[in-house]
Amino acid sequence: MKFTRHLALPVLAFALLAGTQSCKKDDVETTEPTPTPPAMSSTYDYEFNNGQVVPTAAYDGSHMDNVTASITVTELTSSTARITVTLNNTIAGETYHTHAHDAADPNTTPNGTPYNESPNTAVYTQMIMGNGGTVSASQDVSMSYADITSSYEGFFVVHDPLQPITTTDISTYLIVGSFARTQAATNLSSMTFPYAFNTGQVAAAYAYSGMHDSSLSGDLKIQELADGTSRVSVMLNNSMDGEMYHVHAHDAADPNTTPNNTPYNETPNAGLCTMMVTGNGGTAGGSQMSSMSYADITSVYEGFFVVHDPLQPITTTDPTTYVLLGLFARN
Ligand SMILES: [Cu+2]
Repeated sequence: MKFTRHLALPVLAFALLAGTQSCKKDDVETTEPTPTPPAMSSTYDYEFNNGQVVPTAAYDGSHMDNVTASITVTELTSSTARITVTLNNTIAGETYHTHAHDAADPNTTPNGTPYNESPNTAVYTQMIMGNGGTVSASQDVSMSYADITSSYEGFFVVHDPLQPITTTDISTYLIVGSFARTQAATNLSSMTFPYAFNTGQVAAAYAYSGMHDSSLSGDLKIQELADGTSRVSVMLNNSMDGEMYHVHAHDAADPNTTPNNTPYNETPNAGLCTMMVTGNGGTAGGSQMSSMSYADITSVYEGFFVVHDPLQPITTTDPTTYVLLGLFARN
């Protein structure tokens, strides 16, 4: 009897408590004032500089062309906002200068630029340390969300960390576009062609013979640029640290017409792909511009993608010294 009373009290207490909470919850739902509207926020995406803004000034340098960015503008108060810039595919340890440059009449600027060469520190001027992947920086500004996203006129610029900063040469800009505005779609084509180690895929007699590790592989990327030319990029995976790889396009040729009866020209095609890539123990890359169009390279041009062995003297007659060998820009 006594035992039952002891048990009953806590149960009753719990029931009352639960009932109270239930009531309180209902009160909250029915009496809460209309919520204030959530802070405005918009995100604007930016592609790599392939000439979308200035067709003759697509990025030309040694940075890989897979960097993309976004700007997010978030309202803080009616007169302040936060600007957050995010960079993707950064290089670890490199410092990226990311700026807002005010638009300007090119007839009035010292070097005819359509923007002020000094970045606008009151809008957005930050240095972002690359981390090998995605990294962000933010700046709180004394401008309203509407001021930034509809009144302010300027350019968003990501400068190349791998060369001296210039504010006149737009081909050094990894990314350029109107600041905090939706960017026009461009639909420039690009394709990446993978190459496995040369085990005789092109011809059994050409299989590599030498000391290089067979874990090496490559990726050849052809990027269409806005002015009709192309950027040719090469990534070598599992490269040997400190070794120099000669990476070439060799035009296909009739072996009856070549000096040593090779089915290709022994002189590499410098206008398409003739570069040296220094191995780093991991993925190393290089790139060059070509005046050939994306369509010409990927469907008309006939040649071979060759990576010469860095561990033996270059020969252009013995394909067993080629660590990578395949048709150029074909699957
Ligand atoms: Cu070659």
